[in-house]
Amino acid sequence: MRSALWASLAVFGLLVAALSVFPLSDRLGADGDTSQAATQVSKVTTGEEAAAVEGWGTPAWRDEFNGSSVDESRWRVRDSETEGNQHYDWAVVDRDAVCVGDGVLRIRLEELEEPVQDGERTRYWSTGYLDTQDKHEAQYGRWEFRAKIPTDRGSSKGVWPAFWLTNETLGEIDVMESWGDPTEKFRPAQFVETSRFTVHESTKGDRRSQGWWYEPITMPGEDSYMSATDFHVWTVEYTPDSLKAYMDGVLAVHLVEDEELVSGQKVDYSWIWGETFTSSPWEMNLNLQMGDPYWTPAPVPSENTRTPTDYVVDYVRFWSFDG
Ligand SMILES: [Ca+2]
Repeated sequence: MRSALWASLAVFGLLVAALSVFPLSDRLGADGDTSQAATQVSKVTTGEEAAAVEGWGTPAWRDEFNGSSVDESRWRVRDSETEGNQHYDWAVVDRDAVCVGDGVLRIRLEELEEPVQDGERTRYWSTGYLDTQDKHEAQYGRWEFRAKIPTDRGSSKGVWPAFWLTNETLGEIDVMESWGDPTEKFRPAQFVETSRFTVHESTKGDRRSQGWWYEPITMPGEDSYMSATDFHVWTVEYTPDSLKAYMDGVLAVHLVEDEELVSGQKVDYSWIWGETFTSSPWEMNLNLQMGDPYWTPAPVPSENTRTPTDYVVDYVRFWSFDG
């Protein structure tokens, strides 16, 4: 995720170009019903009524979050005591920041009563992080989730929700990440209330190194479009032949090997089907971070961030790729 920040800055012009090619013409109502828009513009359907997606059948793995607690047969719930904190996060990872009820999963970012000193870093917040390590992984398939992301303008400084796929060979597919209000030092305000789809890999075998090879592509979005009060659906379909990303059932990105279909320019994307991306399967990550070292100084509670702030996930579904 960290590279996406720099990558997005570096190629902002390209992102704008991509936006112009794929405007999100079908705006959705506040009720978050995606079925109508999906039918109009794509064969891909989403929503509770869509148990089967054309060509993909029914989900092989899913969590609708209908229970009263996190299903730990599906998810590993991280905690600072066992998995530590994120290197690039100003929050402490707390398993109690994650809960299930009323049909949704909530990851809560909240001001700590007392800041925690963690090495040289002072962490003012607590937050949640789930992944599917040792519980679900797949090389190819269709991943989809529906969520409300809390990155409203004016109340979300440093807020950074994400749903992303990682593998053991340092590949990363960011199905959705979004950044809240910028700090003084980082990030143009245009990024607020949008979300981003990114794929990237490291060329130095170290996630923290600066040697990233990436291709960031923006999802459709405009000012005032994203808001914490609306559900949206994000989907990625990764197969041996293509990589597609959808938002609210609308195809936003379609990459194939040796060809780039978003901006109309031919770009070599063969690395997305190279060793890094295909030699180990993908697990899911679902988390809500608070800034990172690039957003220095740390977003201070009450400065410009609602607390508590909830990242609300209605479902996560996975469809197998059967060739
Ligand atoms: Ca649900």
